[in-house]
Formats: sequence, structure tokens, C-alpha cells
Amino acid sequence: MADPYYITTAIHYPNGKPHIGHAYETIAADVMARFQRAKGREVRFQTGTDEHGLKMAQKARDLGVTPRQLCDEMSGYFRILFDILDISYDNFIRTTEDRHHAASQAIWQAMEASGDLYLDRYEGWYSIRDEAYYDESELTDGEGGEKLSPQGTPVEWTVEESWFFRLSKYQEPLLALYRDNPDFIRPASRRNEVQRFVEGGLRDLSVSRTSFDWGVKVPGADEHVMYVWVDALTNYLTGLGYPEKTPDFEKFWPADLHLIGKDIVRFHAVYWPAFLMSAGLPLPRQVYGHGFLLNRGQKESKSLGNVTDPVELAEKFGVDPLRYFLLREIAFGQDGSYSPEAIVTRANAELANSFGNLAQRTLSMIFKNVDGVLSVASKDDADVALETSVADAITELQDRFERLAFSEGLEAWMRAVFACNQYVDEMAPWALRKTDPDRMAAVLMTLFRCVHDLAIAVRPVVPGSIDRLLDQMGIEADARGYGALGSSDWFDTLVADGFRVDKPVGVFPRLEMPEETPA
Ligand code: ME8
Repeated sequence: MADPYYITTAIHYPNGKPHIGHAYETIAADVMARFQRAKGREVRFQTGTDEHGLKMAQKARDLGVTPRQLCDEMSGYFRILFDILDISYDNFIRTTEDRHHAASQAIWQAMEASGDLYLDRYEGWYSIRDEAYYDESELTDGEGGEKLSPQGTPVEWTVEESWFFRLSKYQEPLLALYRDNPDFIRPASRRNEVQRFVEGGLRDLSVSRTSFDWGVKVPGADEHVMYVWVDALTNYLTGLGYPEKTPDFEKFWPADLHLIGKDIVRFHAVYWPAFLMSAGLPLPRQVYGHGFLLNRGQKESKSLGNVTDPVELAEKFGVDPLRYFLLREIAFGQDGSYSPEAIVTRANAELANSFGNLAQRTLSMIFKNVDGVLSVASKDDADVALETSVADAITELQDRFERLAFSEGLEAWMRAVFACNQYVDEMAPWALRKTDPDRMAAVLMTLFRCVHDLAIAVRPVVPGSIDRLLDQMGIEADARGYGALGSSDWFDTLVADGFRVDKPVGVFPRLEMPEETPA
């Protein structure tokens, strides 16, 4: 099989149930994974939960359960959500697994062997919420005069004995990495931010804690647990069997893409490559920091009472309309907003009324007007022109998806759908039934082929619905990749096999507009 491809999401904190941001990131990664599989690449797609750290320990204490109970329960909700959302992950990792402790200790030892770890005392402003120390200069004052981190979370002055990682030693190598690989951090705005941060100088990083024990033990220093980010980042290696040089590790490391949110780019684009350089391991090819999803323009929070359960959204509007909306509505990389009305408007306009209607019209005209029988007919200029515009749009979709510009790719796809609907109206096949049945058949067959290609192109985004459509079109489950695009071999085979279209069932129903209007 062609070219392996390894994609990861961030691993999610299971200190509560998953929220819409988790759904957004994982859907985007799933679309990318499915897109690469459609292109014939052998894909490894990993997601999971990040279960250690003070934040988890404190949340468990607040709830009166053990950290283990908390993460067992909450990690389960992430899996349930991802199954509902049709996430095609190959590996779901939990950092409390033994294999992950072993991998984290192995990378620690490799960094130690490079002389990059030393024991010292740490004093500084620590945010429990962010699990990070901040510089005095980065802090702001809260309303009550308390100190806040740049993320707006409370910080406390903390003193502890700690192991340190010689991050300062990696300033130049990191700058060289960004210089030599302009696509290492994307989008470019985030690369610039990271580069400025590193140019400003790097201080050694405190990488162990003695104040609590919910974490991976430091090898040879049992009273320390690793700073949660050391263990969290290592998940990307654990999933491939590290430290063993397994066939998966050989095949899939380095990762092609770490897909993460903009708030954790620094960890992935500064600390992670530095750890890997220190451990003598190859570096990932790209870190992409996507934007944040806002609820009607606002961050979701318990105090605003606007936290939405992604499971409810999927149940209410359907998984595929939700997936489509998220990738189509928001320019990937930027922040974006969602609301029930916006989901319904987008899904109805583009999935139900445009593509769904095109597919339904095409199949039902074939069913009614030619008894469902497919046939090979000669094409005229209009047919060739339509097929060319569909092919061009699909090429554009592929180019854009490759760069994670999902919305632009879908926009090109939508233009081709419009062109097909316009072609139906202009050709008016229903009027040709009596006057020129051969021409009518040629029009319907052109449409059948265009619907097929448009369906396969968009399948990574709305896989369940497209599979229900392709089932009705007689397309085998293993013939739904991009290899089938732009050729009519599959069509000739269907004709030769005498495949007949049955009475079609629509796959993109119109959604009802929610009744309550926004406040
Ligand atoms: O950061 N919109 O976990 P996490 C879009 N465990 N994305 C969002 C979002 C929103 N409103 N809110 C969060 C962690 N995210 C660490 C990661 S990786 C080695 C360790 C994204 O559960 C966020 O940016 O807080 C991150 O990529 C992911 O969801 C998990 O966030």
C-alpha cells in the first residue's frame, strides 16, 4: 500500500464530559484520516484521553472519587461520543495504561542519557488549570487584584524540588527547524507567534512534581512524577509501540500531522520537538493549531449556562449535517461560531436542497423513466463540459483538503453540485422522455456518473450518508476510494452486470428549524 500516514488529535482531559471543541477537533482529524485513506494511503489515526496531572487529581477529590474512577468513567464518554460521530480512529490511548507509563519512562531515560535532565528547585507562578508555570511578566491582574495567567486562570506562587529539562539548549535548533520547514507549524500566524516566543529566549523547563503522585513516576526518583505534559506528549509514540522498534513504529513515525487547538501550540511546537531531539527521535512533519469553536460567538462555560453536549447536537441534527457544518462553515485555522439555526440553514441549503436533491432527482428519474436500467450512451458537449467541471472541482477539493482548507474544498464541491443542478434544469430530461429517449438516457447517465464522483469526493466528510447513497447506486464497499474518480470503468461494469436502480430513498432529509429563537 502507498505511503503511510500518521495523524493524531490532542489527547483530551477527561475531567468532565466531552464538549463541542473536542468533537470539532476529532471530526476534523477524522475527515483528514478518511481523506488520506480515500487516496490510498495506509493511515494510522490516534486519539485518546490525557488522564494524569494535578487537574485530574483535584477534580476527583472535589467529586469524592479516586482519579482512576474519574478517568475510567469520563474516558468512556469520549469513546461513546467518537463512536456516535463516526470517528474512524485506529487507536484510542489512555495515558494511565501500563504501556504508556513504559513509553514515558523510556523517553525520559533517553533525555537523561543526553544530559538534558537535572535536579534543582523550582519557584514560580503556577496555574493548576493550565498545568503550566508562567513568567511574572506574562501575568495580569484579576478584578480582585489576584494574579492571572495569560489564559485568565488563577496562578499561585509555588516552590518545589524539580527535575529540569535543558530547553534553553534547543533554542537554536528549534529556530533552525522553523526556518528549514516553513510548514512545520501551521497556520502561518501561529508559526510567527511561536517563532517570536522562541526568539525571545527559552528557559529550562520544570518537568517533575513532588506535590502530588497522580502521574508517571520518574525513573530512579520515585517521589517525583513527571510533569503531565511530558507524559501527555509521549502518547504519540506510545501508540506505535515505543520504545520497542515495532513495525508500526518503523512505518508510522514520524507523525505526518499533530492536529491540536491553538491554545496548546507552544507545547507541541516548542517542547515536543525539543524532547524528541534530545531523545534522538525524528520530528513530526507538521503541527496544526486549529481555531476555537464558540457558541453564538461566546466561549462555552458553566457560568454562562451555554455548554452544549455534542451528543445532543448529533442526535438532534444528525451526525453528518453536524460534521458537514463544522468543516464548511468555519475557515479551518480560524475561530468560528455555531448555533442550531446555522447548522440547520447550512445543512438544508447544501446537503438537503442541493446535493441531496440532485442525487434523489437523478436516481428517481432513472428509476421511473428507464426502469432503473443503466446504459452506455454517447455524450454531447454539454455532458463532457459538466463532467469536466465536476472533475476540476474535485481536484480543487483534494488540493484544499490536503492543506486542511476544508471549507474552501467544500465550496468548490458545492459549485460543481450547482452546475449539475443547473444542467438538470437546462436539459429537462423529463421533457425528452417522449421526444428523444436516447438523449434523455444520455443525460441521466451523465448525472449518475457525476453524482457518483461528487459522492465519493465528499465521503470523508459525511461518510454514513454517502454510504447509504452509494449502496443504492450499486457501488461495492471497497470501490469508494478516490481511485474510482474520473474513470467510468465502475460504470461500465454496472452496465455489464445489469445493475438496476431501485426506488431511491433520500439520504439528506430537510431539517426543521429549532423553535426557540436566540436571546
Ligand atoms: O489540552 N474549540 O486537553 P483538552 C476548539 N490534554 N477546540 C477546542 C476547544 C474549543 N472550544 N476547547 C478545547 C488538552 N479545544 C491536553 C492536550 S495533547 C498531548 C494534551 C481543543 O481536553 C484543545 O485545543 O483541554 C485541544 O487541542 C483539545 O481540544 C483537547 O483539549
